Amino acid sequence: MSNRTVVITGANGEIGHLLLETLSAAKATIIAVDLTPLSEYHTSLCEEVIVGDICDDEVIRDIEKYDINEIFHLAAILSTSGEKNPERAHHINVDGTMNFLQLAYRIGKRTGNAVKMLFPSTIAAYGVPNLSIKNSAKPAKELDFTSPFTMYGINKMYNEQLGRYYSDCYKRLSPTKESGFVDFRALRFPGLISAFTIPTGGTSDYAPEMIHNAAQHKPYACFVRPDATIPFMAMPDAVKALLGLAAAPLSALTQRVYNVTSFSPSAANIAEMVTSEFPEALITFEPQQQRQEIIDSWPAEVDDSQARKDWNWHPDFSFTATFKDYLIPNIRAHYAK
Ligand code: NAD
Ligand code: AKB
Repeated sequence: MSNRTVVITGANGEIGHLLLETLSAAKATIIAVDLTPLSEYHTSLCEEVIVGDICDDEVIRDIEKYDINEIFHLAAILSTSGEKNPERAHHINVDGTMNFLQLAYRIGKRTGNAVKMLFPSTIAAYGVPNLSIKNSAKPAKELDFTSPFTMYGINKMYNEQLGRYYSDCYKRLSPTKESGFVDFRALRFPGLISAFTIPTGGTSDYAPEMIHNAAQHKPYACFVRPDATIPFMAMPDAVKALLGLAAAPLSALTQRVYNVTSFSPSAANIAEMVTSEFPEALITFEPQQQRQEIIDSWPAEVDDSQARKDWNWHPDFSFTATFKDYLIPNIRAHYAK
């Protein structure tokens, strides 16, 4: 076993796959957890794969035997799926996260080393009151617009607070002062775009759906208006951000939750870029009210200056580079197979 033992929940998801591959290349010992079984290839990168629910005590007991250093807690129900069954979203997103915070605490206490818990929060944690405020607002800082509209956004916002509580407040007032066993760090991700996977259940999905449909010569009806604008990021930058925040010395961090961003195109800008690469692409706009309202409640731009300052964050891929250097070559090769 290497001296870096990590748990990845939601390892079979979009971020999970690239994170698993990257951590495996860095020789980490990986315990993967997901509701769905991993491919043979991804399984081969892991010490153990646990197919199960993050809310299940038996799953937690299985993991607890390891001396874990880091937990990448990715498993969640995303924004559009969350609105279809808000109670289920709450259970998985909040109770599941509590389970892993408590697990981190117990392992940290047993080993005497704080367990780092890396948590992908989201721009859905923001709630911009209306479109005219959205259109005139400055890039949102972490403490702006703190009343999210969706169950998913509310769950993420609350989990950010739970993580801070387990790191900085839990049992701090007890005579034994048993604090310091959890080191929670969160990133508020924008919409993510992968060349290899098509997302399901999110609301930022229109960007990757547009691209992947064009690459497969399929028409695509975009579910938001052409002017809809939120921040996005290429998947390799998302994994770079998670690993960058994990590697930062605690003493350099001035907060436990950081914005990270890359570019903020409108849906029309994305359609233009896609059409310039795939001239035969047939993209139409057929806004769906609920998903449009969700996008309208997320900021057009976020301010990630604190992440840049504290742990030297910067994305490698601009809007143009995301398409020219990452998406287009990989997507063409992927669908040519
Ligand atoms: P995804 O939907 O591709 O992956 C989530 C994985 O979690 C899936 O493989 C799913 O099977 C698993 N899962 C769901 N419920 C589970 C449960 N109860 N027990 C065990 N596994 C369960 O999502 P993703 O895009 O990889 O996102 C990962 C994390 O990043 C999520 O927490 C999400 O909120 C966050 N995030 C994603 C984006 C994005 O655009 N992809 C943006 C911001 C934040
Ligand atoms: C979603 O759309 O729900 C996610 C996110 C931005 O958190 N992709």
